[in-house]
Amino acid sequence: MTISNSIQTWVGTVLAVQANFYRVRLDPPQAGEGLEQSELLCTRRARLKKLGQQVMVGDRAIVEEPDWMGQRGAIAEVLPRQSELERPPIANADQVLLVFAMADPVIDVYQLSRFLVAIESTGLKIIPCLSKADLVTARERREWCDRLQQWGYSAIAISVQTGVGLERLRHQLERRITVLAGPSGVGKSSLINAFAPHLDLRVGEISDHWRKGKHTTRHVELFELPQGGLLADTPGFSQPTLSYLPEDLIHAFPEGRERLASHNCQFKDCLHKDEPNCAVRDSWERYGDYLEFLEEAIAYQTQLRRSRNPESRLKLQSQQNGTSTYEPKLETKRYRRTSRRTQQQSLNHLYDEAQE
Ligand SMILES: Nc1nc2c(ncn2[C@@H]2O[C@H](COP(=O)(O)OP(=O)(O)OP(=O)(O)O)[C@@H](O)[C@H]2O)c(=O)[nH]1
Ligand SMILES: [Mg+2]
Ligand SMILES: [Zn+2]
Repeated sequence: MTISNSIQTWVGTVLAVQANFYRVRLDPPQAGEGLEQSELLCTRRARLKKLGQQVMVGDRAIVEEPDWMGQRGAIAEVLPRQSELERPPIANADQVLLVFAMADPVIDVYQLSRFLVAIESTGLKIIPCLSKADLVTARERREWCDRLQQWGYSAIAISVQTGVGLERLRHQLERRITVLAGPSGVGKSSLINAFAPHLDLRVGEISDHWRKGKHTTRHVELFELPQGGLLADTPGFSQPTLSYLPEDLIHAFPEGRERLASHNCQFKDCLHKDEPNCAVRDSWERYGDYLEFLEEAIAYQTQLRRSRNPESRLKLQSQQNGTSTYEPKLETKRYRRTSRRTQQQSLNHLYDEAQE
């Protein structure tokens, strides 16, 4: 608790946004002042509204004048964000936990590669997780992990049936905000239930309600893990959208980053396709994926250049989404790689306008 201008203020984390209310969990030592509840349902101060200051799930907020009995409060200020995911809208996420099942459904390697490339654009740490280890042999498990290692990722094999890998994963989630991602049916909700059984999330059902329009797209929630850490479930989706510019794409591949770190291509603007003396073009497993995504990136850039009027912007947006229904898109507003910042902001500018 701090005292400023004789108004008592508390600091907490926004766990959920529901209409014009924000569910805020106050930081532990200050919660309740002897009362039980540490969560308050808060409104946003009019001043924030006037400033156009949005409050997102994951935001660190200063809460004034809590009414402990009514469990209400008001958000007076939002602290600066460390990161900002656009879809799903989550502030201050530290990492993305990408789950793919080794069986039932079996891994679609191209889809896995695509998810990794999409998530790389957030600049957040990626924890690849291979689930349903109980359904495959120890050898298969090793082969998948080795394969991902070749791509530059240390994957964790887990099973909520046998508990394998859960302790190792639990450590990686402590004190962090983690966003779950992955296709449908791989066991994302089951994993949250394994860590926090009291939540009793629905498993084994296609979470269709997520995709049914604008209203539900805003429903993102952070779950508190008993051992510490916050986890956001997302609905499974099949094809994440990629919105890279051609020259940026190679940085979404650890294999490409590694090659560029040790050698330079002859041409500064090399797209690592068929240019002479390229340091990247080589026999690495996902080079074919790179070439395929590069074609998409080139098409995307062409569309962007054409989109000068609002009408074509909308068109671009709906093409990008593939359908008019909601699909989560793991993409940050603020890039850590400064070289891409300007480009990214302009992409999001298009997105925001199309949404309005
Ligand atoms: N054998 C086995 N089955 C699992 C495991 N984890 C989850 N399952 C099963 O896989 C099915 C899908 O699990 P969910 O947790 O609903 O998957 P999800 O990723 O949340 O799916 P969506 O919400 O549709 O994206 C359920 O029938 C689970 O019981 C596991 O470790 N081993
Ligand atoms: Mg689920
Ligand atoms: Zn090159």
